[in-house]
Amino acid sequence: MFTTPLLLLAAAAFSLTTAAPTTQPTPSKTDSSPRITHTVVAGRPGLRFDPENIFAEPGSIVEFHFLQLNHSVVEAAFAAPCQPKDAASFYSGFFPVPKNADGSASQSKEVFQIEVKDDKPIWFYCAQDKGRHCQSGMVGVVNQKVDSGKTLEVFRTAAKGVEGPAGVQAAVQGGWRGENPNPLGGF
Ligand SMILES: *[C@@H]1O[C@H](CO)[C@@H](O)[C@H](O)[C@H]1NC(C)=O
Ligand SMILES: [Cu+2]
Repeated sequence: MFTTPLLLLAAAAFSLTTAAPTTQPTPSKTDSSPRITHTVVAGRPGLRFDPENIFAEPGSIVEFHFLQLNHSVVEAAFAAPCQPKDAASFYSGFFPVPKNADGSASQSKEVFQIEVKDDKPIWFYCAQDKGRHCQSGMVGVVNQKVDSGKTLEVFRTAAKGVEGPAGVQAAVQGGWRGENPNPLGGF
């Protein structure tokens, strides 16, 4: 999609009142042009991603923020929740985040960003086994195709039936992990 400066301005104004897409410079080393960024928060309503059903145009960024506990995000295949889709699947690593002393919500100083390369669905889950987050429904999707029958609720139901542990990759890959460029995002 061709993005006009006017659209970017509209998106920026919109972000003042909602948690909807914002624009910000991506920290990518290869491309410093501003991208539409969709913020997803891990752990805001408990063992969930919020939002968990994201529509993001090719070329945009999905930026995961991590609240207290110890969450992660990994790409799965629709047919096999709680496991990396393949050797190239993105993996954020874990984000252990202690509670604030006063009990208020805390957030990791780092985020994990992925680029949406095309309009194919991207299925993902949290791989924390302590508490079985994936099997408890901590899953999500970018660009679900509603008419295909492959919906987030079908994926979540399948995740609940996974008996073994959730899978991770050997190392962080398939995205960018680094300092949170939007510290107020995520609450
Ligand atoms: C976070 O979770 C991972 C995976 O279960 C574990 O290996 C790691 O030790 C945990 N970190 C902390 C600080 O609890
Ligand atoms: Cu989790």
